[in-house]
Amino acid sequence: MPLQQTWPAELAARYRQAGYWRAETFPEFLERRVQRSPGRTAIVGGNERWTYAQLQQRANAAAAHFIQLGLVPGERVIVHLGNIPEFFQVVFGLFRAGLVPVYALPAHREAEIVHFAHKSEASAYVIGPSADRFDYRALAAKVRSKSPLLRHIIEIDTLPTAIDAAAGELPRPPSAPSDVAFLQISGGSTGLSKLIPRTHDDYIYSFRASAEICGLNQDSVYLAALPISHNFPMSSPGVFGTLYAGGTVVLSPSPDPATAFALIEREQVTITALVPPLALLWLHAAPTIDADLSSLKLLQVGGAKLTPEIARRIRPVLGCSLQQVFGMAEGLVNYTRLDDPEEIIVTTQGRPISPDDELLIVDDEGRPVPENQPGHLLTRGPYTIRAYHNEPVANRRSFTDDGFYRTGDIVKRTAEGYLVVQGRAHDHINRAGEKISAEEIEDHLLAHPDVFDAAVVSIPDEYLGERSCAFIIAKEQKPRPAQLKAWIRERGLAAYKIPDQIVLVEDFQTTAVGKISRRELRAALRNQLMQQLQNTDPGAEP
Ligand code: AMP
Ligand code: DBH
Repeated sequence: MPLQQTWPAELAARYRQAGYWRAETFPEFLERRVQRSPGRTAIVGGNERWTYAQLQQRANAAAAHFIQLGLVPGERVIVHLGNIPEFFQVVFGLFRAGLVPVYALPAHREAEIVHFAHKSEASAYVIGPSADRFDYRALAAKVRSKSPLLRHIIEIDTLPTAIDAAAGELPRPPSAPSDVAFLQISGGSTGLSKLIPRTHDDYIYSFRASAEICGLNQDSVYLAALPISHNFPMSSPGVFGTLYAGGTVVLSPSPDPATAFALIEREQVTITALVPPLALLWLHAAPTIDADLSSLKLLQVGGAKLTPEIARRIRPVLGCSLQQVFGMAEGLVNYTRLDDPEEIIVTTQGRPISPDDELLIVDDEGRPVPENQPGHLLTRGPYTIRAYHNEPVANRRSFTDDGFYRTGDIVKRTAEGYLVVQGRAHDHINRAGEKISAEEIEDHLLAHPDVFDAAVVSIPDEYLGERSCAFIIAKEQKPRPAQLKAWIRERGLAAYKIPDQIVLVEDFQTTAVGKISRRELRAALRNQLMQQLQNTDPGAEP
């Protein structure tokens, strides 16, 4: 199946003419950085420090290895790695060989990986080191048994670090700038995660422009505290934006303050990115941890809504500027600007990257709403996809006839053109920036022999922003909450998808209303629980 991601010809021509798309591919971008500053440090992680030249050498060795295995340009390869330097060896190696990475998150497990293998028709699966606490090999064996097209499991430890002289020269990089460079993962607001095809042209534009907005240059040092396979730390401006600017990427194995603060001091980190609950954790920890954070100039916060109260504490406590980032793997990214007034920075989620990002904010009937009124956000532009990969049904729902992506977000736009996120139109749970589809979890719960019906809803949570709660109607036998949680884990789902709370109910008390939609049902259940929580003594067990 050809990988396609197409803008109408006249729009594509406009994006090229405006200088957004510069006909550059990932291998060319790396080659230019190596030409310019081969000896500067590109990647720091674990015990490794790689210069740009060493990164390219390793990527070429990986590319040669992939070609030797018989993988051919255009084939898809699932990449399942944490924040380790080899991530870059693998993805730049895949780009060099014209192969298409599919980015899995470290938390993903059998159910998600099998789904990606199936949807992308992947030929290979690259897994983390054998020394990792998590047993990638056992997972890969299960995935392979369920994925007939998957020909190769590639263990990261087995990749060569230099090209074997006998192997001869690498062929020329086969990709064109308008080709799909990789498949990114959507948060999955309805059902399972979808695959997002991003081209060299559009993605490089998004992180090049992001790097400019964030003032990155050769001296910038970016700390990747979030998992780099996620779109935010990957590209807003993230690790790729930093490499594009010729700076240094420092990989943190964990976002916990003790680990991250030590790296900030040691590597003189200038910029990093967090989701709101982690920003809160850092604020709490800063006074108790002895580390010099004075090199840190900018903390980006995004992925979920940051409250103004927490936003206001960042500069006084951490001594750096805040930037709010509201983005999505499908494309559109908004930033508050470095020179914006403090009030805009703390109360809005920014404005788009590009003058050619087209935004519509509309009511339920599709009519534009006035300024400062909430409405559905639709968008199209030079780095927002026109379709998901291999999803004909979802595409009809998610895109308008004239190519606008329905983000599913409810936003307001201020007179200055800044967006303020109000919430979601659909039922998904944004748990500390990790998106969970209610429908996906309900389907797994319904498969349990003791479950008659299930509804999964989001509940406001002081720390996580939102947590998940599953309402269950049992058959004769009442399952214990712990059994249902174990069930979700055993079904091979990522741990963040396990419901935080399980409430057994006799019925959904919806008969009076007659037939109601799942959405209305979830809203009614959420309201009931919220009322109960308000009425109970805060000290009591729920
Ligand atoms: P994903 O589908 O995983 O790429 O997640 C994108 C979604 O995350 C957006 O459509 C928003 O719902 C949410 N999101 C991202 N950044 C923010 C933010 N700064 N404030 C509120 N919601 C956000
Ligand atoms: O949540 C996201 O997906 C997100 C947040 C900020 C994103 O994809 C991005 C910036 O690029």
